[in-house]
Amino acid sequence: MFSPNIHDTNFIALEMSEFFPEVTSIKYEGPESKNPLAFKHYNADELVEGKSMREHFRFGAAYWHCMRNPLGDPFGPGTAQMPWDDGSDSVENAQKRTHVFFEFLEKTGIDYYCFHDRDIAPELGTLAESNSALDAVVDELEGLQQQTGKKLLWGTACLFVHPRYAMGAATSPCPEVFAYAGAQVKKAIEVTHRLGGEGYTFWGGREGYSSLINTDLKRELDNLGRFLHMAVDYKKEIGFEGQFYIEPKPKEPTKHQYDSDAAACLNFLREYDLLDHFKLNIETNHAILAGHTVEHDLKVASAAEALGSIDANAGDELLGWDTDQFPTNIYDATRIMLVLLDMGGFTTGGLNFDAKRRRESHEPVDLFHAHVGGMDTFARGLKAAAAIRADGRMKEFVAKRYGGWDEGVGAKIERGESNLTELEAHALSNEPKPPSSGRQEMLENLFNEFI
Ligand code: XLS
Ligand code: NI
Ligand code: NI
Repeated sequence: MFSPNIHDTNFIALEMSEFFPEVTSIKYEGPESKNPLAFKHYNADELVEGKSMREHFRFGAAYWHCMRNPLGDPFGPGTAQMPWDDGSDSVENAQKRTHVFFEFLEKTGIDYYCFHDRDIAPELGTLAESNSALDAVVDELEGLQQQTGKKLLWGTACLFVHPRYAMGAATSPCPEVFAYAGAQVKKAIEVTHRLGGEGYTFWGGREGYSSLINTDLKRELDNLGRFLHMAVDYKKEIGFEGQFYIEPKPKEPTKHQYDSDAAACLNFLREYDLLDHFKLNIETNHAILAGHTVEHDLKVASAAEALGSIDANAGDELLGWDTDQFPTNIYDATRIMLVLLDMGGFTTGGLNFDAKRRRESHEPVDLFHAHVGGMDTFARGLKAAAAIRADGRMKEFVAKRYGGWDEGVGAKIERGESNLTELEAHALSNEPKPPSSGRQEMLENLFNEFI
């Protein structure tokens, strides 16, 4: 049970003991349950491939969407009901929200969370004031983590809301802005470290351009490389051992974001000699905006041994922007979990619901429906993916399709022992037969057997 009154003395006193009185701890009730606030498939301690579901997923909740997203859109203000929030920028209000959030984590059984510095604490008149507000809220989070055992998956800095960042942060044309961003990231890494954060994410924010007509692209990219090197140096200096992530996104807010997709990020990291220090945090909706499937970006990252974490959400096929919907598509969840199981599971990171409710779902209880649905969707994806792997036919087909590479000329090429002259000699006496069918439809039908 959540008992926010059992605090040690650092905690602020709260008049209310429960912020979500209509919700009790969400339990696993099995597939037959008709209770909308019960898990039908996510059973935290159930073993799949010898590992508990809890460990497979390492579910995280996004502080920004849960606690700070008013659910506005360009045509109207926010609708989200937050009866605990007095709407002010006070430190007390910010501290109080942390208790609301931890009650939510406790009741959903989500073990991890993620935040931006400016979601958890207000940005005040000066950097020094903002920093001390952040410290005061981090005190609160530290106590709540100790009390509940919840953990910080990753922290990050918000380098995109304030007007100073209108033209980017590390890629701003203005060095004063670059410096301010550096100061903000320094502090954000420090508090992440203090909270035992397991990672730190760099999402580009406004690192990109609206038009090339006024942009020195090469200079901006070089500066971004410098900025990330400074972060790596500082991480070492303070002994922060969490994983650094880059989160690709192709557009929005800018027309072109430099971290446009997994391949572009990997290339950037390689070009600026940063590949050893970063992994990727792949977000479903971002991959779609890049014109890929999430499976594609996950496979690209995983092939480079750089798949670090996942921001789980969904887009809308009919809308071309980052709608950040909750994942409910079992096919997609199955594909994601197949990539993850094939790479041996998360070694860092987890599955962070970077997702928000629709503007119409404005009641506090909708937060629970949304996350319960996302967790159940991934549980079904995990079970289906494990069944596909246990069945083995899919893998066997692909292995057979590439079987030629295991022998003869194929094996010689893969050993790096061939050259064009040899290939010519081989081809002159071996006309290739047309390859056998790719059987796409048969395999799609096979996949369906498991959904
Ligand atoms: C925005 C990003 C953002 C990052 C964290 O589209 O998804 O929420 O995950 O800065
Ligand atoms: Ni994200
Ligand atoms: Ni996003």
